[in-house]
Amino acid sequence: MDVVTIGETMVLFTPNSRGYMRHAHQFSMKFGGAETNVAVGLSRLGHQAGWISKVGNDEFGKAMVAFVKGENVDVSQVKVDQKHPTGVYFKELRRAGDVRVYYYRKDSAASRLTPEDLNEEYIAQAKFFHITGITPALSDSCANTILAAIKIAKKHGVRVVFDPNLRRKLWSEEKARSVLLHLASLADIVLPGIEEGKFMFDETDPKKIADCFLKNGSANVVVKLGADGAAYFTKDTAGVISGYPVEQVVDPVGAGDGFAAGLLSGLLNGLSFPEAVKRGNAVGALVTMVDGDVEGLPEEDEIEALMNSKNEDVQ
Ligand code: KDG
Repeated sequence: MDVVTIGETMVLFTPNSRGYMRHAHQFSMKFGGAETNVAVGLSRLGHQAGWISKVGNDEFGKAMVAFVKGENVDVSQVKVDQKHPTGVYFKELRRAGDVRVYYYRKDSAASRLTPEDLNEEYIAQAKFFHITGITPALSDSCANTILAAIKIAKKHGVRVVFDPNLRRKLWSEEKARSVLLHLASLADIVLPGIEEGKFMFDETDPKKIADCFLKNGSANVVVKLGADGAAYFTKDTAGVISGYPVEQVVDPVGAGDGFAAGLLSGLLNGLSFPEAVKRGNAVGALVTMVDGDVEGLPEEDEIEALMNSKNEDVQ
């Protein structure tokens, strides 16, 4: 396995019309979850990705596992919880680029993940272990599971990649700040956005944000700058890689996960850190052009077309 990830994926309903969701009569059923977004992104780029999770013993859980499996992501570590349902979320697209999310995931099957659900050998054989700050927000047992999983990864020399993915709707600010800081301190690569830098350190300058993360214990930091690309800071190098022009952002949800998939794909392919960041920028940009959390994740030829396009239309 190249990358193993752990977390909740939900059934996602999006109204077929834009505007207030109260007026919607028809919805499309899709799937979304930061961790499977990354896993699917990696799989489309030819890497082996595996997903650890729990789903309910229900139609949504069955559909979701079939979807993720259909994307060639390994689902052997996805368990079925007999008592709790698969989580659901709604994504309202008020207008292009203006998206609101509504969760129905309290006491979901995935929120019942425990350290006993972890298979040490499975995590040990990965090259990267990917986590986000969403999973520990779901429940105390999820938070403990993440800590136990990091311990296993570290014991076996698996590099830990952490996206803080702050979700204010899921927990208190105080708890979020302290848990995210702790997880970041254990990460080999941390992938914050400016908003998370502001939330965690009250800083908005990428260099200052990175300095705070490095001081806090993270080994490498990539600060995502949205349309402006990303700034990276490793032990030996630092720099800013500009983003790819996007004519119109249709749906920004999942762009950060696309970035993570592109970055990890680059590192797995042996690219230098700046080149891998550039690949992350390309995947992130492509994700924003399509409605849906995973629908815009590209295969190799689409990345190449964007990278070679130099502002010309992608054919
Ligand atoms: O990063 C995108 C995710 O936020 C989305 O796919 C749904 O996992 C999700 C969440 O918890 O919001």
